[in-house]
Amino acid sequence: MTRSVPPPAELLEIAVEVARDAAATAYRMRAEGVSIAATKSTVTDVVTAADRAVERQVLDALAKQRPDDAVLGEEYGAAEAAAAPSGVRWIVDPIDGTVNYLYAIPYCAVSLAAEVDGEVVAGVVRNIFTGEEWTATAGGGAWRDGRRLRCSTETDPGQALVATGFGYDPGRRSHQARVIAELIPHVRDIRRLGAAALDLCLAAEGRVDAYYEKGLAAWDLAAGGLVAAEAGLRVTGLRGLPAGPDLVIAAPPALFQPLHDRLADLDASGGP
Ligand code: LIP
Repeated sequence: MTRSVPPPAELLEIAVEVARDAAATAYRMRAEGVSIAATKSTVTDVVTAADRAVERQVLDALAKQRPDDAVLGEEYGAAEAAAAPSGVRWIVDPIDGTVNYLYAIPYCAVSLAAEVDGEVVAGVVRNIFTGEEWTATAGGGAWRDGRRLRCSTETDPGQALVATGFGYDPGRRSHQARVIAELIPHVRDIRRLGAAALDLCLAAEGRVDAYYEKGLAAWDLAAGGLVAAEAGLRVTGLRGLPAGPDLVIAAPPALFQPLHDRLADLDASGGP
């Protein structure tokens, strides 16, 4: 197998085409009626037939266009070889915000990113209901529907609107609730909207000032994290660690340190 790594703009074109078709399928299946097909980590961690069908559609579309790439997806895992002979690995969340999707709340998205040698270089997040589409390439900026995005310029943590989310495990949720109880007096307000990829995109355009969450998987973070970083947010973990399952903080430079320090003091990356 020979290495075949197109430029990020070409990878983004593929991602956008595949994500648009996937979002159309998700929207059609939602209109036809969906139900819970299975549960995963807990009884509230649900998967629908649409999650599986959409990811299968993405896998098939990528296999047709880029047969030597690897793919990591929420529902089928590393469906292809973990190491990508071509040097490109795709990371897909077929429906981020599955509970919102199940309840027909218009805040859920197809998230698809391309990773080269471990670095995400292109990503798209498309809201299944509204068609809002965020894209980014490494070094190429973040965009929504053709408009270049810049993050919030808020400098006062007490005026910051902060998005976050909760895991499915009851023990983790209790710890996260304790963190939020201590945080909320020190910020403008909290928003728990239910889809990490979209939360990161809202932060990219200042529709929330910052975002943090413990427990994100690679598919929750990959595309939205690139959009946020390309819009000027710092996207990291705690104490110099990279963003990952322990914690993701996405904040503008002026807010990052005070939010980081308060989350560190509150042990936001701790708990079950
Ligand atoms: C969701 C995340 C969200 C989190 C939810 C859930 P899913 O992903 O995007 O940030 O708070 O609990 O994990 O499960 O809908 O793909």
